[in-house]
This record gives sequence, structure tokens and C-alpha cells, in this order.
Amino acid sequence: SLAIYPWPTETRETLSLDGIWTFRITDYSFNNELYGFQHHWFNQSLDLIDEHYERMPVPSSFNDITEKRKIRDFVGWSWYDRKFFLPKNYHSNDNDIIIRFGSVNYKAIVWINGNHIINHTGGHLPFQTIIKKDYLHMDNGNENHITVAVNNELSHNTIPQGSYKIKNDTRTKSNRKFIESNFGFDFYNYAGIQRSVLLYFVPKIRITDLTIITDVIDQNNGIIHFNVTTNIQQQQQDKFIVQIDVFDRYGKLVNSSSGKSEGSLIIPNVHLWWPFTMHSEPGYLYRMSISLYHSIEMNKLIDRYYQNIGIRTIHIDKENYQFLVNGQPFYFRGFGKHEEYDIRGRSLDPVMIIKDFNLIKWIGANSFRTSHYPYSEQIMDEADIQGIVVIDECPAVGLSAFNPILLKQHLQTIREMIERDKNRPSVFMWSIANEASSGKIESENYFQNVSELARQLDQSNRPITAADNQYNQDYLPQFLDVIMINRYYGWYSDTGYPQIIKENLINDFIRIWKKYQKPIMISEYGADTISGMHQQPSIIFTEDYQSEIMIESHQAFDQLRSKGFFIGEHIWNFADFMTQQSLTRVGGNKKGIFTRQRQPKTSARLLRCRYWMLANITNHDYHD
Ligand code: E9O
Repeated sequence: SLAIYPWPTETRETLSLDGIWTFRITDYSFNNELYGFQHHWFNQSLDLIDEHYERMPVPSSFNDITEKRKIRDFVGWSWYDRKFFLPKNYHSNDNDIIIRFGSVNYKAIVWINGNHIINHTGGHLPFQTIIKKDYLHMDNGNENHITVAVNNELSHNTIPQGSYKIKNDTRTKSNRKFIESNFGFDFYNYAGIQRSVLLYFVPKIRITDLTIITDVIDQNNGIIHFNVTTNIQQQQQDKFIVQIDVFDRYGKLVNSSSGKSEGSLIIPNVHLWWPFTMHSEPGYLYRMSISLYHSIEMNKLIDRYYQNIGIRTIHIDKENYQFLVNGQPFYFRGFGKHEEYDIRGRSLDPVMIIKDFNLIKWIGANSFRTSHYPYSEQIMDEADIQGIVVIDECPAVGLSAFNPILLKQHLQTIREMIERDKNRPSVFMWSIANEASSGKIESENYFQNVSELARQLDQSNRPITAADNQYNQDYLPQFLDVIMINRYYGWYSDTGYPQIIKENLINDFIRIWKKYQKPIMISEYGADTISGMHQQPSIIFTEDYQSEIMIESHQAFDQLRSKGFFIGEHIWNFADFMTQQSLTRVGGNKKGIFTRQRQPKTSARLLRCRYWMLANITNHDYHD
């Protein structure tokens, strides 16, 4: 299961294949996008075909690394390869070798030593497979060769949707061809091997899945329900024993269970997992060790895996339209984000991850939405550890035409996202879509299917939500527990008139609440802002206008909050981010509170005052 991350333990080892790989695109000069397949590129070193190859870091998006427009804008099959040795002691009949890709956007086909091992579709979630030992060279002097073909082409059948036109410039003799992209979303379709590639050496008999659900029994006692899956065959079951130990943050054993793969453990004097600012020790994690022993030789350890656990409850108070964490009302304050940075695109990057978490805490936010696709496991780990709440969004952004193939892919991303993130205390809601054309009647059946699957898969019953921007007919909210609304008064409508924002927001949200009778939050509002640009009275694109939009909106939010159903505010966006080129995007979307380099605009100070005020913490030090 994707819930088991390749952590090394006493019985498991990890070997990273990250580093510099060889990369090449199937250039137009081949005149055939399947050229690489037809010429068996998976059987040869990509840097030996001809001189048209690049050195390419993994993980990274390939787009902004080279100085070539044709690579940045490339659409189609690109190829990666590298070589690696396997340490001799991994050649054992008692283990399996798993290969795991954190994410490859959008489609991936993988070969080891010319042997095809896995295909995957979908750009933002992990995939893994066991590599057959016959495919690997373990003996002296034999290097292994891994090849990955990547396709970043989007269509009406992909999540998210996009389309391409091959344009032929017939005005001139040269008849130049180029590809025009048209995405159904407002961010750059960064592509490549964007997260780590890991080899995972695991015992043949092992723990294969783990589901954790937590609850609170009374003032002092928490409870952990666990369900461990192994790959032990039915008739072998009694030869093995599952031992569970739970330790507190300081390494002290707090409870154990022996012989049960499914059960519950009481946690006395429980220290709950609290969001940042709600407790002096937010993000408190217990550590569970899951061990598999031989039942006859009780001290023979077969496998061990560790899982961080945050004990907390989340509920929706249907009478008062409140979102409760550990029985306390929770008000979401934070951002829609992107997982993207200068040069590296959507690459996994620990430097940027920690920088962003530091900014989130500096500004006093308590949450973010993984707009518009699931973020890396390292980001999610940090959210668990630091007590930052996550609205986990699947990659379904801007869906406009619905069909069965699309639905199938959507269901797959829901399945992979929930499988990967189900045990995370930081995940408070699943967001199943952003700004879908849910005014269309076909969307009703579609979203019924999507929401039902999400409910069925998450045994801990997290609320289901979606970011919605329909006005009148809307088939989506009926399937949601919490409604998220994206609204841009003073920007996309009434451009340049911030004075209309407050009343319109109030009317709008009260109307939506009366209609659907569910908790509501605003998941996007904002204005494109060029850092350093000022004017008074403000005009659009100035820092002053962004600040004014916020001041007007915040007044509306305060009034709505007093009515009870309004459970949060996420500004769009945490930082400026890249988009495809268009006449409304000057080097990307500039709605960030921070620039793309993570420096604050005026709006960041404003938001910082507000978020700390909402946190009810007035004594934090502005000069820290
Ligand atoms: C989705 C997000 O990815 N919501 C968009 C954000 C934006 O800044 C985008 O970056 O554009 C806002 C959608 C607003 C739709 C209003 C359209 C009105 C057209 C006249």
C-alpha cells in the first residue's frame, strides 16, 4: 500500500536513485513521437544515441533547467535514464526489491535493464512495484540500467484536463510548426520525474499496509485503532505474531499489544494532536512500532515498520455548522498554495519546504489547501510534525467536460491520495475538485461517484469538500460536508472597485448557506500584485489594491463569522507562481502574499496582523 513509505528500519533498507540522470526529448526532427519506442531506447544509453541529450537532475521538473525553448515548452514523450550498482548483500531470497516513484508527470513507463516493469498515469501521486530479481544484475561488474519514458500530454481524459493544437504557420515559406497548449487550469504544467526515486529492500514476509484511526474516550484517555496487513498466507498465519508498541514523543513506552493485527490501544494521559497556535506543543506525535516475529522463535524479528500517529478527533457539528477538532471549534486561516519554485519547478526540495513552513508560521496561519494536486510526502510529513492542517486536494482542477474515462482516472487519483495520506493527522478534509463545471447536469452522477468512493475509502470519515465557484445551478454541494467557495469581487468582476466587495461577499455567502445548510469557507480571494508597485488611490496590480481587497474582504469575513457557519478563510495565493503564457499573466500569476522568491509583499504584514489576532495571540514578538 502507498501508506507504507520507504523508510529504512532494522529490517528495511532504502537506496536512492536521485541524482543527475540523462534526459532527452523525442525531438520534432524524429518526426514521430513514438520513435524512441520503435528504436528501443530502453535498451541503450540515452547519451550514446547522438549528441542531443541533456544532463538532468532528479527530482526536478525538466522545463526550466536547460536554455532551450523547445525543452521548456516540450509536449510528448521525453526519456530519462541512469545506471546504478546494487550492493552484493541485497542478493537474497529472503527479500523483495521495490521501486517507488514519488511522482512523474503525467504518464510514466519504466524499464530495468530493458525489461518493462511498470506504467503509471497521473502526475502527482506515488507508484511502486516489486522488481523481478531476474531483471537485476547483482554480480560483480554488472551495472543496472533504468529507463523512464515520461509523457506530459494532457487531454479531455486526463486529470487535470488540457489540450494541444499543432499550429502550422502557413504565412511564410518555412511553414514553421509549433504546439499551442491550452490548459483548463491556471498553473504551469511542469513535467518530469518531480519526486524521489527509491529502491526499497524489504523482507519477503512483511507488513504491507496499516490503517490508523484515533479517538478520544474522556478527559485523559485517547485510543488508537489499528489494522495491520501482512502478505502472510492464510495457512501460515499462526507462525507469525504481530507486536505493536506505542511510544510517546520522548520515547517512553505507553502501551503495547501482542498477537493481534487488528485492535485498539488506550493511550492514558493522552497528549492530543493540536493545530499550530491551539496548544503550546502543537503537532504532537506518538510513534508506533509494528513488528512481525516468528511465533516459535519469539526473538526472531521478521519485519519492522514505524508509524507516526497524531491522536485527534474531527467532527462537523451539524447543528451549529462548526468544524471541531478535539471538540473545539476550528477556524481555517491560511492559503491556497502551489508546490512550485523558481528553476526547479515542481521538484521536491527540502530547502523550499522548510522555508514555506517557516513563512506559514511567521504569518500565523494554521492551514493550507494542496491546491490543485496532492503535494509531496515530505510536505505532508512536515504538516503532521508542525501541526499545520491540510485540506488534501486531488488533481481535479477545472474539469469542464465529463466522461467515463475521466471519471475512471479521477477515481484512481482519489484512491491513491487516500491510500497515501489516510493515516495523517494533519489531513482534515479531502477536496475532490476545484472549480469544476458543476452547473452541468452530467456532473451530478459524476460527483456522486467520486464522493462515494472517497467516503468508502476513508475509514476515519474525514469530511469531503471541494472548491466551488458556481453561482446558480450547482450539482456538487449536495455531496459535500463543507463547501469551499472561490470568489473574486473587485478582481474578475467589478475590476478596480474594492468598495463593492464587502456587501457582495456577505450576501453571497448568506445565500449559499441558506441554500445548502452546510459549513462554508472561502478558499480563494485575492488580486494579482506586482511587488513594489504602489498608487493612491489604489489601482489594480498595486500592493495597495491587494491590501484594500483584503481589508474589505476581512470585514465581510468578520461579519460572516459572527453568524456561525463561516469556518475559514484561505487567501489566493501563498506565493506568486508560474502559469502558461497569456496576456493576463505577466510572468505568471501574481496573487501571492509572498513573491515567488518568498519575500513578503505589503499584504503579508497585513495578513500577519490578522492571523495572529484570529489566533487570539497578541503577545508574539514582531521582531523575532
Ligand atoms: C483557480 C486558481 O488556480 N481559481 C482562479 C485563480 C486565478 O487567479 C487560479 O489561479 O485566476 C480564479 C478563478 C476565478 C474565475 C472567475 C472567472 C471570471 C471570468 C470573467
